[in-house]
Amino acid sequence: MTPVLALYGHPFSSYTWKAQIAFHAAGVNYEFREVGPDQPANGEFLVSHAGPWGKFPVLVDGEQVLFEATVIIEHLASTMRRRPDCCRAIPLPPCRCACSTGCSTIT
Ligand SMILES: N[C@@H](CCC(=O)N[C@@H](CS)C(=O)NCC(=O)O)C(=O)O
Repeated sequence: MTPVLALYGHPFSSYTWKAQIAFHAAGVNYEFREVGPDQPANGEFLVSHAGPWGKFPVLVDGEQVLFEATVIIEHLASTMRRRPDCCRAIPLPPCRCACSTGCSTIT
């Protein structure tokens, strides 16, 4: 079965971590697809889908493919795919925050 969300990246990539932090903070599940010599298909996917720079992370959300860590985080925030009891991927300023679990702790 095709996962709803798939994130291409590498465990040692800080930009991959940037995207992953938002997913974890928002409680959103995704399939991690590691880029490396042991997974040639993942690298080939990046060549054709990671934009002009061919860098990771890259997110696949259904038919949509997004690159740039910040774009991925903003996509996560705009689609609001998160646990209802959890924090936003992009926190609101504390004065506007209605999250009962304390969004300001992840700013
Ligand atoms: N501006 C990009 C930078 C991504 C980036 O530099 N990723 C590195 C890994 S941390 C990469 O893909 N390096 C492989 C390469 O440059 O070929 C973003 O914010 O996602």
